[in-house]
Amino acid sequence: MRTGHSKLMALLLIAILTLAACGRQPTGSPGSEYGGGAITEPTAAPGATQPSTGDELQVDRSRLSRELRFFNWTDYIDPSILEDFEKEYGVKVIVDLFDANEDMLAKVRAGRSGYDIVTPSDYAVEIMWRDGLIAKLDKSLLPNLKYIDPNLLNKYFDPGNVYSVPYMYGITGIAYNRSFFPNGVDSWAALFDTAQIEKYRGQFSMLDDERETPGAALKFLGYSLNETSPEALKKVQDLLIAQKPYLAGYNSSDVNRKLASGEYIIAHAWSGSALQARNGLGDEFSGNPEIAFVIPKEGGMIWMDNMVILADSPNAYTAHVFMNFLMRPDIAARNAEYIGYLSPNVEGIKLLPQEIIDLYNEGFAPDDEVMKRLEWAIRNDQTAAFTNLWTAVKGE
Ligand code: SPD
Repeated sequence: MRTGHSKLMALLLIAILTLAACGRQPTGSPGSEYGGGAITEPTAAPGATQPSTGDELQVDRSRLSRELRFFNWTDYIDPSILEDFEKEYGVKVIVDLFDANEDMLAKVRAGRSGYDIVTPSDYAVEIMWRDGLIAKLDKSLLPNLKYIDPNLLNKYFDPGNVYSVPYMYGITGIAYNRSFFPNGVDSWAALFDTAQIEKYRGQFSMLDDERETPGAALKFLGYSLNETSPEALKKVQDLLIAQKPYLAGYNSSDVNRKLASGEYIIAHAWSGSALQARNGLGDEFSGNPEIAFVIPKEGGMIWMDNMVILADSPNAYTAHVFMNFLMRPDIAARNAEYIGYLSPNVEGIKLLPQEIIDLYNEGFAPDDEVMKRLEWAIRNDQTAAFTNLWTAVKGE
């Protein structure tokens, strides 16, 4: 690790330990009745047939498929990593994109999606294993799991990481353009108070997400973002409906680009998307140095997206090899640097450039003070209420 990283790392460590301490107990344990698909038989091998050493995994190339289908969030992987994987293993990774856990779940639930690997967030992992949508992992094929921060393993949504391994994590707050907010932003009121938002009507967005946007409204109103009482949800619904005429739209797909271009001056945003707006994203678009990110004083969401293999994945062996590749520290670091989210890879974090560490310290990653104001979204028998609420708000 470079000199000067120690403060950030100490903060991250404290934060992660706090998170671990705050982790909810599981509401049930994954048992054999859930998922647990076996590793599928290989299709014809491309190229070499001799086993070779890669990522400390003895990869049996004769078991590799020619293609792998990866269902991932938008702007959530450095494309050069896919090229490198293809160069190294002869496997072409085909990526399809989603912008909400619920959209991904609907597609996977329909069956025969053809996808091998998907990246659900925490609460969605639990939905997936409970509903038998994902396979148990073969940890013998994932030696690079040793690089993942143990404090980010064994979380409430997948005790023992039977089904999932961390991909990236992040926080949800407000991204804003400092030239329009020279005094900064510190409250969700900047997105909900009609006296404020009428000044920038049509120039801001909320995430198009049934947990994130009601969650932000709940926080503004002083509740937990997991609150499901009818009284609280009625207030949330009224607040969101009152906000709607002022919005440019609900947007989870290109908030980064619209903040960077100046089309939005403020937005409900994921930390990495905000960092992309600030720094740009590879050759795709340039960044805007005026973009800042804050977790409001009322609090925000922390979340982690995870790699899982679908129960009906046609290429589960190759999927493990790809997951293991993404957990290689140099690959994890390149990916985190490119997409701006937080890597759970302890060795990978040490390889990040100072420029990224400085942005983390500027607010694009939580310090221990911010961490106290963050909350995970959970799934329980009541949280289906968010689907009804969101349908009502969007249909209004
Ligand atoms: N563009 C990538 C966005 C990833 C966000 N995933 C987390 C959502 C948590 N609700």
